Amino acid sequence: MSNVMHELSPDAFERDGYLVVRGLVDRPSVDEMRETVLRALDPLEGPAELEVDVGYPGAPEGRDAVGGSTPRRLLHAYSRGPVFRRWATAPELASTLRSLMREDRIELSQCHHNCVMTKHPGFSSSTAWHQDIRYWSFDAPELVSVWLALGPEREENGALQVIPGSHRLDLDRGRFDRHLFLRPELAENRRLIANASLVELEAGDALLFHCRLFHAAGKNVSGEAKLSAVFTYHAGGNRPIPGTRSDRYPSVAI
Ligand SMILES: O=C(O)CCC(=O)C(=O)O
Repeated sequence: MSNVMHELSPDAFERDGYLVVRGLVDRPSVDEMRETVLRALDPLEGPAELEVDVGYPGAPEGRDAVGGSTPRRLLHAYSRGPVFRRWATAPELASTLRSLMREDRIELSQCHHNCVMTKHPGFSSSTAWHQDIRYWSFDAPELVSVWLALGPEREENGALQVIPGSHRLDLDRGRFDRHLFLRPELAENRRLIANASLVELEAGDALLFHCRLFHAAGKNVSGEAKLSAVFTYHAGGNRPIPGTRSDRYPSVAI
């Protein structure tokens, strides 16, 4: 696995399905976000998703088991304080997204991601290879997520891995399990996964990635929680399908 630094260009994004923007957010804003998150973790301020709710490999057995109350995501990050709102709708971010998505009107979805991932040592689970679009319902599978590191992200604390260019693949249904994760027992999937690239980030760096890009992450085996704020954007003309989970809350024009 390599750790690749990307050029900030729409062509590179189109080719690879992701890019890394170093130092997208300044240190004081990162610190403010961290403080907001740490306050919301103890005592836990909902809405939140727990590791047991997700039930991925490595998650505690149940709510009564040791680590059973470990949060995995603080939901509704956009509504968790002005620092998140400011950053998620910042003109510089909007302009980067307009350029990468080659669209004039960009909106933030309040229905997808819109969370702070809180990967805790000891009780965090790993996430198998998947595309985020699997559970999202829009006119077109063209959304971009911005994953902002609020601290260092490395293999040992469960940094994301991505498969460059995989957003352009059209795989048969048989390549996926019932939860739409890639089936690791298939040789053709193993060959694909062998191209994975680890995305190491520092606090304030962001990974921008296409909703069809295959990605995965390991457990956090370090001594400290890994915190990452994640927001998802779509073009103004790409509407959520009425009545679906993607249409539950209105998007926010940025
Ligand atoms: O941090 C992780 O385990 C991966 C999270 C992820 O890929 C997702 O929520 O789509």
